[in-house]
Amino acid sequence: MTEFKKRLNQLYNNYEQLTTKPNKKQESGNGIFDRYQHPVLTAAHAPVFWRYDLNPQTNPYLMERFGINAAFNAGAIKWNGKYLLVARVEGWDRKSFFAVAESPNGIDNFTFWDYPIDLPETDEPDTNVYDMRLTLHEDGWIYGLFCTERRDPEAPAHDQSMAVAACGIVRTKDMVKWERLPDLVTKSPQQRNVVVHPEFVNGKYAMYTRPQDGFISAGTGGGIGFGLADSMENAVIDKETIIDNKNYHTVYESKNGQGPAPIKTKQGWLHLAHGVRNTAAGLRYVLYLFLTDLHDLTKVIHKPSGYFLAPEGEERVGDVSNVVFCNGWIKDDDGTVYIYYASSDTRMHVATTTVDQLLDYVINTPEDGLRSSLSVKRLNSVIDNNKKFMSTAKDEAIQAS
Ligand code: M1P
Repeated sequence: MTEFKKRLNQLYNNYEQLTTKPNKKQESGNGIFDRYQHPVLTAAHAPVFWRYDLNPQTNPYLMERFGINAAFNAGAIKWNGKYLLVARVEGWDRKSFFAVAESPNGIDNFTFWDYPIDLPETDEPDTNVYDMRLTLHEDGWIYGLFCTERRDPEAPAHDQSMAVAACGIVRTKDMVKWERLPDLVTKSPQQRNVVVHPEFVNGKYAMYTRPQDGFISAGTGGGIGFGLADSMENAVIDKETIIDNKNYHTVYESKNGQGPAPIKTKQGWLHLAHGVRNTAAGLRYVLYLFLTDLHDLTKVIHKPSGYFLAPEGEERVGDVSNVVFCNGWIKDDDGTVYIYYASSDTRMHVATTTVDQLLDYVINTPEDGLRSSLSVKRLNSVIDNNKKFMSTAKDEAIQAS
């Protein structure tokens, strides 16, 4: 057997093993959600036929010709009984593009469709596109809102990193053919993390936005905004109301952003968002939850203190370390919720929970007191309430072990 054939067999075997490996719940979750043993999507999930020219004549060394660096920040939707992720796939050239990966059960066996999404451009070509949020809207379309990044036209020649982020919009009815619509227009100089709400509000399209002054720094912006547009074909939001702001000495001190479209529950709209704070080691991204009023979408009615999910173990390391980011979740008819989160701008994971658990968490976890002494007060009351259970719980645990 030639060296070419040997290596090719190895590549296919490795790929097969990876994409058929069962994923199990990690032991001892926190009662709020369960993590899983393995990431669900990585750069290694990119098909062999994307990365290699399989022709021994044109690629005698079996070189990787189209290297994939990462697969992360995926939008998610259940479609024809399958769990689909629209991942941000990033090549060695740093450009990202969108590709659909599907799984029969939502937790393992994710495989990419043969071709990436053919994303049409506007008259102003995108330099880079990323972080698509999918919304199945009551108008019948599936909208994909994403960040389109282009070099800042005001940037001086010596600065090759100044960029402008805007919200690009596509829509589809079959997840295969995508129609590009004009980019969202708002008064903010930069936009990222824009998401369409699944229902009309007063006959208009409602969107969650994240106005910001600079490409990285939120400046005077940085909260989660809410605005209405008359149409998606020419989406213009004149007024953004900040519904969840950044706040001193919290996990969303520097900036925050809406994750996927909120889930409707009997108690309100359940939101998953990311919060960012600065540290000596750089920015730290965590996920948090809040609930808004069923009828007044701008009114936050419950917001637990701190984070819901933070980077742990291997999740903490990657291209941009100490980051978890989520722009896709799926609610099944039985109330199970699949939370697809990326770690450190490198790979995708799943955590599972239920709507009931998330509501219990959101409603019964106290709000941030914003002062250490109030945290201590809260802990004291937990301990006081537990006094009558403590000794029996410990004895029973020892006996059971
Ligand atoms: O690198 C971490 C994240 O940084 C940005 O997030 P935000 O929009 O909140 O600034 C995005 O580029 C996101 O893709 C990335 O994961």
